[in-house]
Amino acid sequence: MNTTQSLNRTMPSISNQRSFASYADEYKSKDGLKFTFSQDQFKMHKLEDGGPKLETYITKEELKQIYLDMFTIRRMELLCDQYYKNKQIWGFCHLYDGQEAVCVGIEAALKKGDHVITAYREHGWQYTRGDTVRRIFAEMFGKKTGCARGKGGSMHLYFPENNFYGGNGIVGAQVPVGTGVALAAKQKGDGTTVVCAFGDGAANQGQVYESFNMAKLWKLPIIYLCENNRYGMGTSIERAAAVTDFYTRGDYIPGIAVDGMDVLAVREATRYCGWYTRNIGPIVLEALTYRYHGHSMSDPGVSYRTPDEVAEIRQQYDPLRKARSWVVDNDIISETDIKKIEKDIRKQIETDAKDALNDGELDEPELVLDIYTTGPPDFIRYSDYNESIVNGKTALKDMM
Ligand SMILES: Cc1ncc(C[n+]2csc(CCOP(=O)(O)OP(=O)(O)O)c2C)c(N)n1
Ligand SMILES: [Mg+2]
Repeated sequence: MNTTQSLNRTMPSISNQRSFASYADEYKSKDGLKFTFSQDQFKMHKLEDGGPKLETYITKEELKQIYLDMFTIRRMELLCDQYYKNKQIWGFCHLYDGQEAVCVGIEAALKKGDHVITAYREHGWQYTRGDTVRRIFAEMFGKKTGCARGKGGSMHLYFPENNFYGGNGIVGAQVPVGTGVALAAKQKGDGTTVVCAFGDGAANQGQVYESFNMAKLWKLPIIYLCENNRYGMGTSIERAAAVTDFYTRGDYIPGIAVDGMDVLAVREATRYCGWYTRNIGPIVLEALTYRYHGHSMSDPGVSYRTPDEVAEIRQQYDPLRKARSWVVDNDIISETDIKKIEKDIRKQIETDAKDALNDGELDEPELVLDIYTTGPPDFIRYSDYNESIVNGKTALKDMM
């Protein structure tokens, strides 16, 4: 192999020529309702063209769907809380209520074939990526009908059918992986982009900045989404980060901070970021949001923030309340009908969860599969070493 060939094999191609459509082309006003944003709902870092538009159009049908998706995620999370407290969901479990406008707004702007990867607070993403409520509960209950056949649980939801790569428990670890997904998209030249989400708590990790560097060098199509819910476990952003404007933390990578409690602002910011990443390179999108629950189900979430703080956010900024009022005030659904639809969704979610609870579990021999390969591992260490199993069948003690 000559030097050029070997370089071509090891270096990603960045000569992918795509047509340079402008964001104005991407953003097409269409029939529907017009919504405007205030300037303080977006902050920009190194974006000379001014970033997203301060207006957007949406059809009544789209707006209705957006609200109902957010409502579904909220109810799913609240029911999850009950099942957890009832000890029918075990292990780590991180709820997404409060943050619904982020995943729903982003999905509303993504295109078919785009990719998403996130951390462990991912129930909402699994739903917006296309999995069903029943399968999501099945995974949380440890049933074989779940996306990881019950082996992953709440933190490890995936939906490869629609390019959703989880569901990652190691804080920040998904950032280089998402960068790799973007590298693959670039090399394939398929025009897709990647949303790589991480929390404010991950935003000071070295691997995030190594990823930023590679993404910028290779002009990768990736939106680095910082879901800033103000806390990493019990630590506020002010205590953890020297600079809390996470949208500026890409330094040489442009950034946008968006009001993450406004689903339409999130959608418009993502539309801009989608255009930017497909045509220019990486961008950082910080969504200013809030989680209503504690960090996980073992955290009541009251020792590092006051109940008043949570109540104030709920009252003034709740993303569902805002979207619901748009739906009702614009006569898309009447107050009476929306109550009925909400009741039906609530019931359906309860039924889905109950059905999932009755789904079967994997048989015991299957539990040790899918660790590194689909075959049995060469060696399974038991707590009593001599009982360990070799090649899936023989106990070590019988070989001695
Ligand atoms: C490498 C690593 N360090 C520490 C932890 C423990 N841990 C789990 S979640 C978390 C906080 C992360 O906060 P943030 O990124 O803001 O996400 P959020 O939970 O707010 O969605 C920590 C420190 C971990 N899982 N992985
Ligand atoms: Mg956080």
